[in-house]
Amino acid sequence: MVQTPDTYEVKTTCAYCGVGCGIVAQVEGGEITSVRGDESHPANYGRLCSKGMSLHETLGEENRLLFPKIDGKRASWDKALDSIADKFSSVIAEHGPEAVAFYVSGQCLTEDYYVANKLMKGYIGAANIDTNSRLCMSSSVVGHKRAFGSDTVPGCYEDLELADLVILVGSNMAWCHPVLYQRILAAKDKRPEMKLVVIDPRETASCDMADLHLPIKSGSDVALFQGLFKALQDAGCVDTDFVESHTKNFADSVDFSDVYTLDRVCAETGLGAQVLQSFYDLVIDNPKTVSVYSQGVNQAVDGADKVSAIINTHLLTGRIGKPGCGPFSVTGQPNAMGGREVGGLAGQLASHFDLFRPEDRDLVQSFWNAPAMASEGGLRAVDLFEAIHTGKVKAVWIIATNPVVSMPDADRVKAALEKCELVVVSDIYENTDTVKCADIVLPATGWGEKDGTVTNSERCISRQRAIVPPPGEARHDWQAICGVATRMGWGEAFGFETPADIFAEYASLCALDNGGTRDLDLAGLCGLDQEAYDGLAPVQWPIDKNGRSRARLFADGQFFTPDGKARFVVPASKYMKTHTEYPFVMNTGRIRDQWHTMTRTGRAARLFQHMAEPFVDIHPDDARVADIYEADIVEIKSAQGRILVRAQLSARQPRGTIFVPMHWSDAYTAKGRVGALIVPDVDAFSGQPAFKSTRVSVARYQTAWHGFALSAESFKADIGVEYWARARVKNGHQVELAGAETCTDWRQFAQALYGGPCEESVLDVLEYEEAAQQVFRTAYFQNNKLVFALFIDQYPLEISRGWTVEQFEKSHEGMQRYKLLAGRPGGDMPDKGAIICACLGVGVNDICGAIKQGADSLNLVGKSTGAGTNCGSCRSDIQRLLQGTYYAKTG
Ligand SMILES: Nc1nc2c(c(=O)[nH]1)N[C@H]1C(S)=C(S)[C@@H](COP(=O)(O)OP(=O)(O)OC[C@H]3O[C@@H](n4cnc5c(=O)[nH]c(N)nc54)[C@H](O)[C@@H]3O)O[C@H]1N2
Ligand SMILES: Nc1nc2c(c(=O)[nH]1)N[C@H]1C(S)=C(S)[C@@H](COP(=O)(O)OP(=O)(O)OC[C@H]3O[C@@H](n4cnc5c(=O)[nH]c(N)nc54)[C@H](O)[C@@H]3O)O[C@H]1N2
Ligand code: SF4
Ligand SMILES: [Mo]
Repeated sequence: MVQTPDTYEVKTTCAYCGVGCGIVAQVEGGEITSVRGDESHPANYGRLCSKGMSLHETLGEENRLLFPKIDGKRASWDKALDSIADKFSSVIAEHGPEAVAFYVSGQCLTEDYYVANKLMKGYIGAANIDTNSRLCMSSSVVGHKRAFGSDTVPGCYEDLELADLVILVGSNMAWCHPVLYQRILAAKDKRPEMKLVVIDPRETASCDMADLHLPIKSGSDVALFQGLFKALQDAGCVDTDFVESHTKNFADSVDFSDVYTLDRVCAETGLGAQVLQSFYDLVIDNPKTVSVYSQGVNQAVDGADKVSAIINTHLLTGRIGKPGCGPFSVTGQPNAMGGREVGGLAGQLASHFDLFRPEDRDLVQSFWNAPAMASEGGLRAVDLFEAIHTGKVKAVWIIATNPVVSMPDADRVKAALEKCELVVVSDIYENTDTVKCADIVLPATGWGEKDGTVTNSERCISRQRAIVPPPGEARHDWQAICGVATRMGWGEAFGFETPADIFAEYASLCALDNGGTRDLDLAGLCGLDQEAYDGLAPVQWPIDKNGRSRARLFADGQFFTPDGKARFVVPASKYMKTHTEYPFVMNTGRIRDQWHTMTRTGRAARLFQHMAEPFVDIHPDDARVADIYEADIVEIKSAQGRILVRAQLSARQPRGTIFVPMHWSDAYTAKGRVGALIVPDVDAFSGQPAFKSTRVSVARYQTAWHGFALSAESFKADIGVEYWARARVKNGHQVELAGAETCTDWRQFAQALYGGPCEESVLDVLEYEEAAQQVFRTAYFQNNKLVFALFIDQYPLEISRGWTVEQFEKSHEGMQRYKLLAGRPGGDMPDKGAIICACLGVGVNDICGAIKQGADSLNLVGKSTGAGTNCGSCRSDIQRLLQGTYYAKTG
């Protein structure tokens, strides 16, 4: 591309998952007009997934916070920062430093995160700063520290390509780390003998390309890996030299695993002996094994023990630190790793110093010149919000996270914030569920505007670069934090002028007194000036003073425990309580095209094409017993609350369990915020909530009618019926509706939903009604353009959403308009069907058509329709269409 002052490219990093893909953003006339993968970035070498590809579509000022607010009214930055500093200072003076707290996020940049930690742990003098990484990575952190003496991810992405066997444990990588998954598939294409195993109770998209899927019972991973430990031992796979020279506690682990015979493991995991043995055989036969794990492991009452059970098998076999093998915890958020580096969790200290070691605390204290060092761990997320509820914590500052949606027992979290004396929220949007609970709101800069560094799953530090100016009065999070610190009297320690200044201090702290004693060494990045920081290319830590970085750690058998030896850890946690009145185990997690609470991805129409509503996956047999049919509205209840979501029958969901996505908030649906159901049980060691195993009941919600509406303008905030779920579509908005009471005046309902003036001088209105059947259809046109449509039926509506949405783009004249009320194209016109490939907008009918015409492979489908040729995230869906198993989900 020609670089001119008006049209140029900037390299930056994706703001979503922990793969940390490099992005090239194209800027034209001061706006980011498109993005593509950075061919030179070692995480993605040019690839991007559907979310990364749509980053520029989520920008724009709609719903952006543009200035600070106090009690809902616009305020100056000075006034807002003064108020925060005054209240924090007075609470501390009266109740002590433990009465205030920060709750931050793996989506903060390292620089933001560093100053927040410095302020809380070195200046306020308590460790009440926790992060949403508590909900995400904390079991892995415990597992790493117990085994290695440090929070270290030993391997790198290349190991996934060099491995002969990749095991995905509790990871739906095809949807959650798509680019990494594509790298595995590409390696498997080149070396078909390479094997992929998926361990997940559900048959996920990641299973579609796998050689073996182990549908274990929810929560039975420890038994599975203890059994594997024993099987490896029995097969003579113990690396005796490694175990003797470089580990401790082997004997204890052997004793513990001894009881895990094949029979017992089958009983605990629900797997058949044959499938279990074939898994063991694969691991026995493949020294080059990588075990990748994620939230199916971390988010459990025994999450830390699951991690230890996995790591134990790698220590036993010495399969660690070498190319193509190792345990590999993949991080979720773009800077989950960076947060752990700067001590984001309530039990950590910056730069991998140990909060619980007096020598470490002293070193950091003198480096910071800190007046009041925290000397014990602070409150962990679940306890933190409980302490807000009980009034122990009186002021909290929430930055870059949406706990009213993402925390367990989320209604209680909301109630806690409503009671709290001071809630400060820094966000980029005004319409998040948490911003609504704030006393003071600070407008933050978002992706494309903020400047700093992030660290991905393989310890690679990359720059996120400021490309466009912040809108309104939005400021960087680090500026807000330093502004408050200065007003609390610590201006000298927080007088940073740029992110480069902060990074320089952080890098020196990492290098301080290091000499190889701490894994996190940034010696080679000390003293970067502004220019060097601006130009920083992606680099993996540790980096020695000569600038050499290491892709793998522990190859030399040296760990960061006091004696340098790794530890086998015997699992010790207690297991799940069963609440018998709630017969189902509810599993929650992610879908391919949405990010967490949808504040960002919910702005891109393209990302709703794959799935546009909160849903529950339920096995058809369970559904039959509960009298639930496809597309019914389902009421799910737990001891904590109740939600309403759409039924999706799927034989890929194990019986007795359901799956609900985590993404829908009160901003997007009437009652689909699943966090409100999650029982706040946590792992005893890590404090990480068990998001994957809440006990619930499931019942059909009795509806009198179902509806679907489209509008060129956005719908009002509260739609006012029992069930609604809104989504953005190309050129407008849609909402799915359902109600329990019959309606007598649909025309009035339509007008209220439309919200604008309905005079006939402005609008042409078409209408069709069969009142007795609760059938109603209406469409409003203005100058031959569709502006609003509503479809009502007694049953779930079988109209083509994709086709109706396309009608926004068309001109509608005369009798042609009546066709719209049918809600689907006439026989002479093609209907794409549900969109499978979000990048190129290819529907299920297009793909089936191509298959009928003879396209019998992924490549041929790609050639004829384009589907799957861009980011590749939909390739597993296409594979299922090819295998004829796509529609098997309903039977
Ligand atoms: N599209 C998308 N991608 C994302 C995100 C997003 O919001 N959207 N978020 C990012 C973040 S922060 C994170 S943490 C990662 C999470 O990435 P993942 O961990 O891959 O995602 P989840 O869907 O939370 O859960 C993974 C799987 O764990 C399985 N599971 C449940 N219980 C058990 C069990 O007892 N044992 C085993 N073995 N498996 C179990 C679930 O069925 C689920 O398929 O994704 C990141 N990437
Ligand atoms: N049921 C269930 N719940 C879960 C999980 C699950 O699997 N199941 N997973 C858990 C996990 S692993 C995670 S990581 C969490 C994620 O949960 P959250 O962190 O709550 O989710 P996000 O939607 O990413 O929230 C980020 C917020 O920060 C704002 N934001 C974005 N960029 C910036 C910025 O630069 N500055 C500021 N100040 N704000 C910004 C966004 O608008 C948004 O409101 O959810 C957890 N909750
Ligand atoms: S895999 Fe997708 S979401 Fe994750 S960093 Fe890469 S482009 Fe972004
Ligand atoms: Mo996460």
